[in-house]
Order: sequence, then C-alpha cells, then structure tokens
Amino acid sequence: MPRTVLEPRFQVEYLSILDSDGRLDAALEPALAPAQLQELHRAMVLGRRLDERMLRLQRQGRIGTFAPIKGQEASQLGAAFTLRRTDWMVPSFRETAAMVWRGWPIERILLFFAGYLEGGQPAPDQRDLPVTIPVATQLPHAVGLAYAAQYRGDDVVVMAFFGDGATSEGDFHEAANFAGVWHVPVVFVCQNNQWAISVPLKKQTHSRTLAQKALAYGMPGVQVDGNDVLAVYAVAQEAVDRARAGDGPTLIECVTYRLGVHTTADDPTKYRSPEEVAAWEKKDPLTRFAAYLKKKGLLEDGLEAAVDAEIAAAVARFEAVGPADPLTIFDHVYAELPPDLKAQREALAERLHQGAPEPHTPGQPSPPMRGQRQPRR
Ligand SMILES: Cc1ncc(C[n+]2csc(CCOP(=O)(O)OP(=O)(O)O)c2C)c(N)n1
Ligand SMILES: [Mg+2]
Repeated sequence: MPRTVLEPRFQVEYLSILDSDGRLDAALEPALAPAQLQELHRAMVLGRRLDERMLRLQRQGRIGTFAPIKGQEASQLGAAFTLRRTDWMVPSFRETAAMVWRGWPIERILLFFAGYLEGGQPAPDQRDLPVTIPVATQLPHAVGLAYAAQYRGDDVVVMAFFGDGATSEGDFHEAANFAGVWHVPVVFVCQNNQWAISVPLKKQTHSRTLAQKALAYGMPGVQVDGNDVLAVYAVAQEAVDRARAGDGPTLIECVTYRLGVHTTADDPTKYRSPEEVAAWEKKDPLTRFAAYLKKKGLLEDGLEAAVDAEIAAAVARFEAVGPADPLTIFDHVYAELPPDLKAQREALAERLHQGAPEPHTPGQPSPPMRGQRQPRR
C-alpha cells in the first residue's frame, strides 16, 4: 500500500575528538585556552582522587553508602564546564566531580554521605539542586526551573544529569515532552555508563541510541564519546549556547562506563566480566586527556599531590564536625508529621534521651541500633 512520507529521516550525530590514545582530530579541537585545559584536567584528577579517597572512607565506616564516579569524569566535567555560575545544575546521585566543580565544598559532600542534613544544602547563592536519589525525579524539576527562567526572562540555562536507566522512567519522558513543548533552556545530559546497577543497556532499551529519544520530543539529540572531555565540552557548549539563545532544549548522550561499583553496597563481579571492565579501562578519560596535555606541554608537575592535600584538608574539616542529630530524619518531608511518624520520633527521642545509642560522630563507625544487623566485615 503506498504511503506518504511525513518527515525526512532523522539522524543522530556522534562526536569524538580525542581517541583512547590521546590522538587528536585537529580540525575539531575546541578553542580552549591552556589555563582552561589545565583547570579542566585538575578538576578531573580531583574527581578521581576524591572518589578513591571516599571509597576508603566508606570501607573504614567513616562515611555511608555512595555512588563512585570513576570513569565518568569527562562526561561530568566536560558538560559542567560550560555552565556559568548563574546557570542551574541539577545532579542525580553520581555527579560528585561536577558538584565540586560547581563549588560544593568537599566536606559538605562528605557530610551528605555521612547522613548530615546540612550536607545536602547548597550555599544560599548557589544555583545547584541537591543530590537526588530517586531515579529521574530531578528531570521534571529541571524543566520547571527552566520554565521559570524562561517566564521571568532570566538569561540562564539548566543542565540536568541522569543515567541510562533513568531513560526508562516516566519522569524522563514527561520532562523531555514538556521541555520540547515549552521550548525551555534545558540541557539533558545522559551519562550512559552501560549499566543500571546490574541491568545492562540492552535490557534497558531496544533503541540504537539513547540520544534518538530526543527526536520524539522535537529536540535535537546527540551522542558523544563520553570519555573524551573535549568532545563532551564541544557538544555541551553548543547545547548551552542554543538554550541561552532561546532555541530550546537538547539531549546529550555521553557514551561512557562506570569503572567501579554501582554504589559501595554493590558487587559488580556478580553481573559483568573482568574483560569488559578491562576493555573500558583502556578508554579511561584521564589517561587520554593527560596524553593530549603532555603533547602540548601542559601537564602540571605535582598535581596529584596538590589535589590530595586539598582532599585531606577537607576530610579533616569534615571529621571536626560534631555528631549529627538522628532526629533530623523526621524533618523536612511533611509540614506536619503524620501520627505514626510522630510516635516514632518520640520513641527515638526517648531512647536518645536515655543515652543509647550515641549519635554517630564522623571518624568513628556508627554504633548499631538495637535490632540492626552488624555490617559484614
Ligand atoms: C525511582 C527509583 N527506582 C529505583 C531506584 C534504585 N536505583 C538506584 S540507582 C538505580 C539504577 C540507575 O541507573 P542509571 O540511571 O543508569 O544511573 P547510574 O546508577 O548508572 O549512574 C536504581 C534502579 C531508585 N533509586 N529510584
Ligand atoms: Mg547507568
């Protein structure tokens, strides 16, 4: 039966500038000044070293569960680097490097993962939303922020981060739909790290790319080598410029890999092979960017030591904070506590008043509550 073609065939573009050996496609090299390249590199090294330090802090019981970023430094920082202070960043739960870049003090991030309320509070002048644990729920918030900016005539862009797994959530599709309909200044940055805990990408979607999901919502979708910081930067800059000019939203799919555990409560050897991990280790975003900088004579001596000292000072500040008040877990969800939670709050307050258990102090493993299982050593 003859049909009419309504639309031309859509295309999804892919960009890579720096290959895994640090070889450059010179025609595509972004115009970044040497100082900017070094700044970007420092942020990536800081992200990696902080991640490693946090893993040790967690294993020692000094912070709680967190989601490491190892392997995703280029995706996060290449994108966040394009934002102005006055733009909004909306993270998921795996954007530690981007958060530090945006000005979150490291000790505040550590406080968050040690269960302190104030750890999740951005500074009053900071245009960042806090960490979001529920998958994809931050995306409608991001579109709401962008809608508000558009309504008020603010010259700001909103950048929202999420994972491949988040694209299966209704919140992603609702956010993308309204972003398209309202034509708001939002940049969706999907870090496709190939896994949603133990669920591989092929079980997440039958689409050839995640970027193409943008097309259904009437916005451009582009795929980028997420381990190539120059390519991520270039694509993100284009999207941010477009949003700021009033030309609407973009979806960027960063093809990357989570080199470590999903969270510190996960054991990835149960669901993926060492060969797969080894293949991605060869594509490490830090190695290739360092090779590129070395060729340019821009690699800084003593960078790792300087970054480690900054982290150590932040850890010391974190551990100097007094114990958290366990009762804060009841605050800020309900304006008025429902009766069952009110009863629980009173019961806990009574137990704390009796002197046991002690509130958790950073630097010491938390004492188990009655009835709580001891962590496995
Ligand atoms: C609404 C919701 N469902 C389930 C979970 C449990 N959960 C936490 S992370 C995660 C997988 C997320 O995968 P992806 O979006 O790819 O992000 P990644 O963890 O790989 O960065 C799941 C299912 C959750 N936090 N929120
Ligand atoms: Mg994922």
